[in-house]
Amino acid sequence: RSIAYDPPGSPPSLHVRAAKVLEGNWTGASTVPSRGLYPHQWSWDSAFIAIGLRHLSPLRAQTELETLLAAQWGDGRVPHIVFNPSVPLDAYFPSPDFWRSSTAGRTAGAPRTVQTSGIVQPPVHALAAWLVHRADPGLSRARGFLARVYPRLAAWHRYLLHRRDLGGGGLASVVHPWEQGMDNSPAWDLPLARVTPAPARSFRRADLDHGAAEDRPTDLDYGRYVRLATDYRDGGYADGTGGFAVEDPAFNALLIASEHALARIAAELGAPGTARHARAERLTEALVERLWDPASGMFLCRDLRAPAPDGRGTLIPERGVSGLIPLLLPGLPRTIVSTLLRTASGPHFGLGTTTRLLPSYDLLGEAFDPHRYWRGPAWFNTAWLVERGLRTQGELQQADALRQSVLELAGATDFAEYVDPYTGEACGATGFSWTAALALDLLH
Ligand code: 9YW
Repeated sequence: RSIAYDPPGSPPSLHVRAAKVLEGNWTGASTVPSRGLYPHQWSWDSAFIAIGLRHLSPLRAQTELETLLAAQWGDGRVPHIVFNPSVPLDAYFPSPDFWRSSTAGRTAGAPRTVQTSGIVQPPVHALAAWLVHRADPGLSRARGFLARVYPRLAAWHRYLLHRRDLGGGGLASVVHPWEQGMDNSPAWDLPLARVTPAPARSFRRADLDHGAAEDRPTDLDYGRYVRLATDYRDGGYADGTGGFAVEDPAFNALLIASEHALARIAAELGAPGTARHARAERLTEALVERLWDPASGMFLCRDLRAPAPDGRGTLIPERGVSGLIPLLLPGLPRTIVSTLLRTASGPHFGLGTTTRLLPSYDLLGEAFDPHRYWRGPAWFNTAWLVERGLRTQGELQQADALRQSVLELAGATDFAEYVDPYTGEACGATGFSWTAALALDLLH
């Protein structure tokens, strides 16, 4: 469907342009999300990038995931950033000297030779590994790709399902807004309000050197991010006691989708995957039990630190795109699927109606802002996940329409980091890796 080379004189195809972005952001062993703004390796970015890269070079896609997993900690966590030692410390905040992984993370088994952050990001990796394998099974088998990544992916899921089951209901919790990947989502406003911000003069934001302040989180947000990360670090990255603990629907849906992928990987390696499929089904039930909100017609986040008489925390009354991502799950009850579809195309998200691309947050929400990062703008990774979800649920027409919007906007914005959901205007960085990678994936 896409051509790799264009006849002379014609404008380069979307395929060629996306490939160029990924080539330019490749560092030799992994891909940076964006040359200026994010000059290291990010965890869930790498999973999305590998999903696109597999169409250009299955070897590079395998390497992308292997490089990330090589930085895994002894307790199984996969860090959200793996730092590139040749990048100056002041190019990104928080830098390695803030996280101090090799010293503060010693008890948790942080690697000695590579510097990383100490928090995690959504577990898209097993899903990515399976899709990368399928792009070239011969190369994958010849290199022993799945045999090498399987134990690491299994340990990663074990960490999330045991150390991170802070609510005791089977789901994994995030302990920092950066972990869920939607940094300043209005869903975090309530749980973050209980966190005393670190003083603004105690750190310097490098992101403002690259992005417009009105498109980024505020200084007050950053003060709270820094406080939470500092406390986590100073406690040796031990889990369970921090001031922020949230069960998020997208994070857990991705864990479940990845658990299904891990079952397929196990079967490919000759072991039965049935126990993992069964676990994924149990997790799907837990997701519905703990995070489904019939009144909102979607999944919400559960704030475990909110005072509640039964000790189960409370659901956060904000509609974010995260609550639609469980559409990915094949085992979701049919009534929930049809409600989610109605919510997605209704006035809160405008899918296929009022918006050009699915917003990150409720169009009718009080905090909605079409330009500020995760408080309204549309992102390409969440659109890709919802597209996949629509296909999983057999909603092929809607999936095709969403795919078309992703391709159009990725091309028109030069692969923007995020866009205004109504106008499609580019926000944040351009030449953004996961936008290019996921557009590439949808071209195939
Ligand atoms: C930051 C790299 C990361 C993404 C996150 C996004 C942003 C880092 O960039 O966080 O400095 O704010 O929110 O999802 O992985 O692309």
